[in-house]
Amino acid sequence: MSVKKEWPFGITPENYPEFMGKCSEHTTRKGKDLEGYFLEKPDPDRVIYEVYEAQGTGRMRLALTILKPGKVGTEYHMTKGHFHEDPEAGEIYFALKGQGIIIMQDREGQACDLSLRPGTVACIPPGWAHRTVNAGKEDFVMLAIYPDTAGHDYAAIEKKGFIRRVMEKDGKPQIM
Ligand code: PAN
Ligand code: ZN
Repeated sequence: MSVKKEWPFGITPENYPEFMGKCSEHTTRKGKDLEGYFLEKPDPDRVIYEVYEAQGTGRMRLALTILKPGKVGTEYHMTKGHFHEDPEAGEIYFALKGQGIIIMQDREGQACDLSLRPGTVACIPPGWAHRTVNAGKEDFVMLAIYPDTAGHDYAAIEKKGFIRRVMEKDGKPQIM
């Protein structure tokens, strides 16, 4: 089998905009795309997050997420969240900028969260749905690395949501 020759590259907290320029896919998620996810109705035109995706290296994909700061009511901006279609596909998140929280949940309803600051690597095992939340006041930027066969299954989360939510209480993020 012939394998396309690739040129090595690095992604840093400073140069990630260069990686965005190399991406073949760019998705913008606005409030109207996230109706039903937050407890309150989001402003339909507000940009909540952007994802830049590229065929990474070998059999992996790379995706950079930029989650905008802000809240819908008292709930911090977050991604939709999903399971992988492939039950054997895990994922690595690498936080580059800002303050985030990753919420995870398995199909039996066990939940877990980790805080993400620049330099944190989060290991998402196979079978755990995952969602990221911007718990800070600036953009939260993170790089995701996952097998190119993973696939995204949004249906279960869209229907039932996550057990845990990140809400503002006494001026600070609280996981409820
Ligand atoms: C990430 C996510 C990205 C956006 O690249 O896809 O943060 O979140 P949603 O896909 O839940 O909208 C990832 O986990 N990829 O597998
Ligand atoms: Zn994923």
